[in-house]
Formats: sequence, structure tokens, C-alpha cells
Amino acid sequence: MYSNKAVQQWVEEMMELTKPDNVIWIDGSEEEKDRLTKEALSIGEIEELNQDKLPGCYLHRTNPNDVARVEHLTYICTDKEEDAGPTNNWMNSDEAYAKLSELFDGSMKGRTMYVIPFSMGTVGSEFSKIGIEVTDSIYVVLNMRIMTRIGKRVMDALGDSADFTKGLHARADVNPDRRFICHFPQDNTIWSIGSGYGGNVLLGKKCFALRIASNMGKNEGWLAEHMLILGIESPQGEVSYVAAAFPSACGKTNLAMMLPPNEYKDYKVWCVGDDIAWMRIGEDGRLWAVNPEAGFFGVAPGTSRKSNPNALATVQSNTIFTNVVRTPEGTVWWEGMGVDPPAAGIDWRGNEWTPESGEKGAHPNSRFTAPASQCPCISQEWENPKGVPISAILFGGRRAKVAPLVYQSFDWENGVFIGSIMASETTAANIGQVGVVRRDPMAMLPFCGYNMSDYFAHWLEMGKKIPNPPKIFNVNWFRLTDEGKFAWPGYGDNFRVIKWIVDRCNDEVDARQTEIGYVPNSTDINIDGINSEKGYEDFNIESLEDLLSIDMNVWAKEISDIGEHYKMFEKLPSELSIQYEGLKKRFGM
Ligand code: GTP
Ligand code: SPV
Ligand code: MN
Repeated sequence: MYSNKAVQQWVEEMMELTKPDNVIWIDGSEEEKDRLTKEALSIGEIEELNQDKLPGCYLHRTNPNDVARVEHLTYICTDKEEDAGPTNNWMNSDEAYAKLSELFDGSMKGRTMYVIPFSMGTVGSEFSKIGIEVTDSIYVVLNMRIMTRIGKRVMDALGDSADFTKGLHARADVNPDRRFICHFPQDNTIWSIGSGYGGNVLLGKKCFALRIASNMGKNEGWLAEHMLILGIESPQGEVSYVAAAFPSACGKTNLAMMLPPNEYKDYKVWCVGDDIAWMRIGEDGRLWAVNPEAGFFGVAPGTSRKSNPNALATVQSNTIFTNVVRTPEGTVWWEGMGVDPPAAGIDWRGNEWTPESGEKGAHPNSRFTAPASQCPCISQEWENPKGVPISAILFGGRRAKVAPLVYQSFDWENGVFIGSIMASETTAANIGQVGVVRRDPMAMLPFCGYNMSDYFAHWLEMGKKIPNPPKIFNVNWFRLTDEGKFAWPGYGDNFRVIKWIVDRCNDEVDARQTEIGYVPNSTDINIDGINSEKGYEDFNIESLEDLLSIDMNVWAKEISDIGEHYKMFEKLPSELSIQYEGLKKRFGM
């Protein structure tokens, strides 16, 4: 037990509520990890994988009804509905506590409660935040151990302070009818019940580092964002840092670890983070970003030696795989791994499976949890408590037609406007068919823990306070040809676009001013040797020009859709209405 009185008292309250048989205070030691791993193996919570081929790796299967975040069961709980805003589910705090207390009551009877002290950000940094998660899942403990910094050193950093985020998690009966992910920003508290899956239960991640932290950021003058952070090192050894917000499963992990194409082999890409960025104004007047996490909780399907060799290298040891295929030799497989499937295996549901069955072997949202330190391209700066200075912020999503490959905003305010109208389409299942558009401002729709209008206002306010702000861009790797194929090869070839972006930040390249922003001159994006392996052998300057084009008819519809989207925000900052009117005017509307 730790001596911090506030922690003790709160854990006692949670014990009275959930009534566990035992309590284990997590110290973060290797000995403890081994003990908990054995325990998890013995109760079937995890399975050992082939320790010769995948040392330190284990497999976990969630309940088939529990395989992803549940946005419809995720709530922001405050006194006033207005504080949650139009984009969040809301419950009155008192009602939420009452309702969930009934569900939590006795939920840990016959089980063990684990108390996990964790730090988001390096332990002891003035910018880090401490949380305590109590949970009845060893899977959560083992994952939190990878995704965050945990244990005694965190309690030492906390001292006798009561300034910590309180996270309560119980699996209960894993019933979607009794599943709730509730956030209480007024009390710095998170209650999650009825799930055992990633983002719902690893409370340091989306619940704390985005929903709760976005509230803290608003109050304290910083930003908590759903962004990767990467560094590009030039042949001269200069490193420029970029942060990018794309919605879930739209390419953050891939971009964060990308390998530059052969034409740029004198350049290096360094990964600082793949999912979350906390950004503050530095003493030098620039915006500085830290990755508050310590691991990657990445999408497995589609991860191959070709698409993301760095991710594949990262997950060869000390990794927990969730909902992938187990092969007969005790290794793992997933769709899009780039290697032949096993003749037979065990699928994500735990059933015997063959590739001929027509069923997916791995769940499309199956994941790996791996230590960031194992990534071959991890940045030397990734644990620098001050973070890294950001030159460019990128917004992007899947747009079949609308958004060009890349464009630059006119200025910060216009950049915030571009972020606020961000949208992403579900991928077209049929050739040529356009997906359903969902507006996802700054990729934060599911993660902004307060009123989105206030969030926009906070971004605008930050812009006024940053003497030397990053330039803001929009990218779209997902434009489709008329045949329904991705028009841009993407992945490592995205470096060509990032290079243009960095050159823009250094005033080294010109651009063409358009209605929506600055677009590259087609000769300024190098397409020499563009990936011809993936069927882009015919890619030429006209293909690039197509990708950079702005279709007036498509944008006329987009502009009316933006109008609809904006109607939701009763308190929309006037700066954004002015931006919207300006866009309409430039299109002659
Ligand atoms: P979360 O972990 O859910 O936040 O996802 P993410 O944003 O990190 O996405 P990730 O990098 O895991 O990529 C998700 C999917 O997009 C995978 O199936 C990738 O293969 C695919 N993808 C990533 N980058 C590209 C790209 O440049 N082009 C195309 N066409 N697909 C891509
Ligand atoms: C996402 O969905 O954006 C993720 C995975 O990064 S989860 O942690 O489940 O939110
Ligand atoms: Mn994510």
C-alpha cells in the first residue's frame, strides 16, 4: 500500500463500492510483471505465444461483443448539458454516479482489484499528469504497463499531493446493455464499466489523455490532441517536427513511422508519438509537443513489411496482441500482413479457422500493444519532457473526391476553420461508390471532453498567444480515381508531400493560391521513382495535377454541407462564421 492519504482514501471508497476479495497495489517491477503474467496465463486471460519467435509476446481475445470503442455509450457527465456541447452524449453528474454506482456495487466480488498509479508523460516532468486506475482486469494492468509509465516511481513523483485523475474500471458481466464509459471533468474522474477492450478501459489513453486532458488544456492554456508527432531529419542533420490529426484508422501510426522512399534516402523520419499530442507554448514562442504515452496501441490488419516495416519490427517482442489469428506454431497473423495465412489457425473469436472459410481471421480492429522504445525509428527526443517544437500541423481524413492531396491554410484562423470542417468518409466497399461523410473536427469528435464550440474558441485563442505558430495544412491520402482505386500510392510516398510541407515552413518553395488555400505547383512535388510496385506504374504529372485539382461542383456541395454542420454549434465563434463566409465568397457563392 502507498502512503498517500488521498489515494488511500479514494481506493477505500472504491473498495467499499466494488467489494473485491483482494487488492494489489501495482509497483511496476519486473518481478510483479512476471507474477501477473503467470496469473493471467493460469486463468486464460492471455495465451502464451511462441517464445522463441515472439519473446515476451502474448495473445488476448476480447468478448466478441466488445471489440472497439463504444461512442454511443461514452458520456461527458457535468452539471450542465451545455458543458458537454452538441457533439457529446451527456448525463447529469449526480444521475451518472447514481446509475453507475448500482452497476459497480459488488462488481468485484470474488475478484482482485489492482491499483495502478500511472503517469502520462515522463515521470516527474512539470508537464506530466498523474492518474490512478483501479481495475479488476490483469489485461488492463499489463497493457497500462506498456502504454504508460506505472508503479512506485509514479507514487514517488505524486508525493502526498491529491492532484491525480481517478479512474475506476470493472469488467462486470461485459454486457453492452450495462456498458458505460463516463467522464466527470469537474471531478477529474473516469468510470468505465462493462467492457474489457482497449480504448474503453486503458483509461490513460482516450479517456484521460484526450477527454479529461482537453478540459485541463482549456483551463490551463494548452492543447490535448488526437495527433501523431514525427520528425524529419534533412541530410544536413536539421530536424523539423510535424503533428498530424487524422480520425481513427486513417493513418496516424503509419505516417508516424514511415520510411522515406529511395529518392530521399538521405532523409530520416523519427517517430515521437503515434496517437496523442499534448502541446504547450514554449519559452521561445513556438508550440512544443510531447507524446504522453509510452507505447503504441496500433491497428494490426494492413500492417506489413511493405506498408509499415517499423511497426512490424516493433511488435516482435514484449507485445500483447488482441483479437488476431493464432497460427499452429504459436505466432500471429492478420489480414494484410503481406505473408501467406496459415493453412489453419485459431481466429479472433477463438474458433478453428481456415483462410478458405470466407470469414476474417483477425478482427478488423484487432490491435497490438507494444513499447514505443522498441520502434527502430523512435526519436531521440521522444522522452524529452519539454517535447519537440512543431513546425506544421496537419489535418486530414478519407475524402474520395473533395480534398486535394495537400493544401496550406492562409493563416492560423483559416487553419482552425479547416480543422473545424474536417470530415472523413467510410471507405467505398464497391468500386466508385462514395462513402458516408462524417464531420470530425480536428479528429476530436469522439474525444473532445467539452463543448466543441468552446474547443474551437480555445484553438483560436491559442493562435493569438503563440508568437511563432506552426503552419496549418490539410492532407488527403485517400482520393479515389473514377475506377475507385486510391489515386495516391500513400504510405512511404507520403514523404513527398511532407517534404513539400516542411519546405513551405522554411519558405523554400512557392505555391499557388486557390479558393481553399495554397496548393503546390505540380512540379514542386517530386514523383521520380514513385512506388510502381503497388500498381502505380502509370502515375505521372497529370495524375498529380488531378490530385491537386479543386472541383467546383464537388466544392459547391461541400460548402452547403459545411453550412449544415455549423448549424449544430449554437456558440460558434464569429471568426469561424467569417471564415465560412470568406470561403463561399471565393467560390462566388
Ligand atoms: P488509430 O490507432 O485508430 O487512431 O488509427 P491510425 O490513425 O493510427 O491509423 P493506422 O495508421 O493504423 O492506419 C489505418 C488504416 O489505414 C490501415 O488499414 C492502413 O493500411 C491504412 N493507411 C494508412 N496510411 C495509408 C495511406 O497513406 N494510404 C492508404 N490508402 N491507406 C493507408
Ligand atoms: C482510436 O480508436 O483512435 C484508437 C484506439 O487509437 S482506442 O485506444 O481504442 O481508442
Ligand atoms: Mn487513435
